[in-house]
Amino acid sequence: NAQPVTVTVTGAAGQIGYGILFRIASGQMLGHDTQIRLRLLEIPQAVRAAEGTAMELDDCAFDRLESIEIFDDPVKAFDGVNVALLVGARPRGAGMERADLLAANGGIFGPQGEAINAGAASDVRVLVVGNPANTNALIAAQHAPDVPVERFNAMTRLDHNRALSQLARRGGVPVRDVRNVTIWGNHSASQYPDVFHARVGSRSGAELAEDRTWLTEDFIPTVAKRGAAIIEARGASSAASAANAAIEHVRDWVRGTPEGEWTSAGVPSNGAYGVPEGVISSFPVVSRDGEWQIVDGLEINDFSRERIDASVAELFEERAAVEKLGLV
Ligand code: NAX
Repeated sequence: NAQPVTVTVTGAAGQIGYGILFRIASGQMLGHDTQIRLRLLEIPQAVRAAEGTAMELDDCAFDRLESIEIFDDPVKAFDGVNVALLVGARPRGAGMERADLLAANGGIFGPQGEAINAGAASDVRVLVVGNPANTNALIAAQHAPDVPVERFNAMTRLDHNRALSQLARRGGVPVRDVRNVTIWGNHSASQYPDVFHARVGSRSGAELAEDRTWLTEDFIPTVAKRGAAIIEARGASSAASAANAAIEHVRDWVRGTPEGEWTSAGVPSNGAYGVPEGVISSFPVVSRDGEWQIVDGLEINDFSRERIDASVAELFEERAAVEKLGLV
């Protein structure tokens, strides 16, 4: 690949930033034949810490890393960007209402969307990791009217990977023998991890799902509440696994998903599976020629329908809240 790729990571001095930058720079995201120009975006108070991470990146002497630049201005950080990883977000503080959280994040993702609109490369791809990821992605997309909306994704790959791993354990097979799980809806506790179309070794997910107690009391809550369980155990939120998921999301988006397998991503709804247009919702997707396609023709049973609808309803509630705030 002759052209270097410009990758901007926001929240670069944070936990996920610390996990992801080294993997990007080592070629794990875009392939070992691609030269990377890294741009780190931080708030002014964290620029010094980002400089420390950049020093460590220097000290890795990655031969694919062409340059590292650090910014506190989104307009500069996104100028010419090909891949934007929007990781930095405003966490929910004690006593913070949802509207306050959405407003604080609107103040971040609105201007970042505008900066992407103004300066990004024509092939820009944007992955939003910072929570509430789906709605932050929607806000950014709405502030970037010249960028095709499909280029804005929200990350549900970590939820997807969590589901794969839980199913492998349940089926007593290695994780590589599990495929075609789907995360539907919002990256939140309302998400619906769907096993009905999965393969788990020689068994079908539908067969495992016959044990409804396991499905409803073990599998679904374990996947949906895994983030909280990690915080409880580690004393800090998922970082390396989130970085890994973002690497895999972008890798598959750019380079394609394996034949016969799908993954999950938050992409703009197009009416498929009864999810109305207007939100960024997680779907089963394959990537071909650098674009996601929603897998079609899956049969959705009543059990799944109810749960997909509930999570999508939450996305529309978040949308209504940010509309009220004038953010979309
Ligand atoms: P940290 O608090 O460690 O780091 C966040 C960084 O973002 C900080 O360095 C902060 O200075 C920076 N930041 C804040 N506002 C910024 C702005 N306007 N521009 C640039 N940088 C800014 O959080 P970390 O653990 O790295 O998590 C980052 C985000 O990922 C959080 O919103 C978190 O909720 C979200 N997550 C999303 C996941 C997903 O699956 N979609 C899973 C992991 C993670 O919880």
